[in-house]
Amino acid sequence: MKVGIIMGSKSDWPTMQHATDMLDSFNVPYETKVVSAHRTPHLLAEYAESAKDRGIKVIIAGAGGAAHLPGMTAAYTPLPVLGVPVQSKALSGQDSLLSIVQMPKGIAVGTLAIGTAGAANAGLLAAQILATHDPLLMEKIEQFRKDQTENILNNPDPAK
Ligand code: RP5
Repeated sequence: MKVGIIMGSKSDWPTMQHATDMLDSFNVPYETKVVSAHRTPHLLAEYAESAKDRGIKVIIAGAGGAAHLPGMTAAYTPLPVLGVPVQSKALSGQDSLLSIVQMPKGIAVGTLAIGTAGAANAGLLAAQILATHDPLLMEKIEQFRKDQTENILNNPDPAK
């Protein structure tokens, strides 16, 4: 597996599924697992500490509310960690975003947008990171961007 996708709860899956959809579209192998910073702290440490030796290259971590999962994961591994703020009910994901983005200097988390766009872009960014060492994957990403651009240019009428 090249990408590890973890999330704080099963309730995050409808959001985080957008990351797996994106990775599927590029045929990038990944694993998915519920790992909670608060409810399963020992599992989090074990998962993050073993990820590099298990061949994982990038970790995507999604969580909502007091979203400590991406930051704590980054504290336990030197691998790049991409954080997805899941849209919370109480504060619409503002809490998740601020919990993930304000990391202290020295431990980095790449924070994506709140919700499904952020999850999809986390998958895309993970693929782009892997593509720096995978020319075939880089070609697929360039094609994806070309198709996306052409699709817009070929359908300029907003009413159709
Ligand atoms: C976080 O709390 C999870 O990432 C989830 O977004 C949020 C709510 O979890 P549940 O109460 O739905 O399990 O840990």
